[in-house]
Amino acid sequence: MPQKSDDLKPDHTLLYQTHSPFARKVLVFAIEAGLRDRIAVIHHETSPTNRNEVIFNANPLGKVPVLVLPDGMTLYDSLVICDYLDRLHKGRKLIPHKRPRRLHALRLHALAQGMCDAGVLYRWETNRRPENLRYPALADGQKSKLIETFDYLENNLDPTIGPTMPITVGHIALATGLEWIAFRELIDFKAGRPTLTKWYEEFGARSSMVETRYSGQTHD
Ligand SMILES: N[C@@H](CCC(=O)N[C@@H](CS)C(=O)NCC(=O)O)C(=O)O
Repeated sequence: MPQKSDDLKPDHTLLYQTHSPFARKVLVFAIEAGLRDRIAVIHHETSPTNRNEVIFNANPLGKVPVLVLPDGMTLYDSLVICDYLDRLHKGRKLIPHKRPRRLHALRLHALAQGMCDAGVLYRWETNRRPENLRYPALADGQKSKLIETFDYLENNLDPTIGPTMPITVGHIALATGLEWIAFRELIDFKAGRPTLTKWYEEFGARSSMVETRYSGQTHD
């Protein structure tokens, strides 16, 4: 007899952070894959200037997310965890197996991941780093990557991918990444980009997104 979801006990632990776009991508992915009940979520603060021993014991890079499997193995980074989770359920795959959907999904994921990486660096240069150590040329360089990405998305994001269409890891990474940029008030990506804004707002209304809103501050 199939187990009711109420009967399921978490057999995985996600070392998480309530304000990390990479960690939230994994949690939204787990919810969309119907695996939320199998994962206990534990918040951790991480920063390259503020060592977290628990996270270093699980991942030598000292970063979240980390998924602890039932046998104790630890998995990172976020895409590797998503790939693992996608093989754990029998529903429609969020990382498609066949081309061209697979290539589109993974490329969109890479773009979203790069957007977050640029956003993190931009935030260091404009906010996190002590003011006398900031390097404005680096901030400008990261900002231009973000602007290029927003403009590319405005012109190239498939408008047929709405909340009722099949979603992929690429869409999850993009929605959680954009919402992180809005949460941190890095750059207003909505201004002058109606297509991207509509997509972002529609995706943000999914229950997986509503249940996982960002909160908290970075502890450097
Ligand atoms: N490529 C990694 C990035 C993970 C990452 O950068 N996590 C941040 C939180 S947003 C972190 O833990 N940073 C701590 C550090 O850089 O030491 C992934 O996709 O999982």
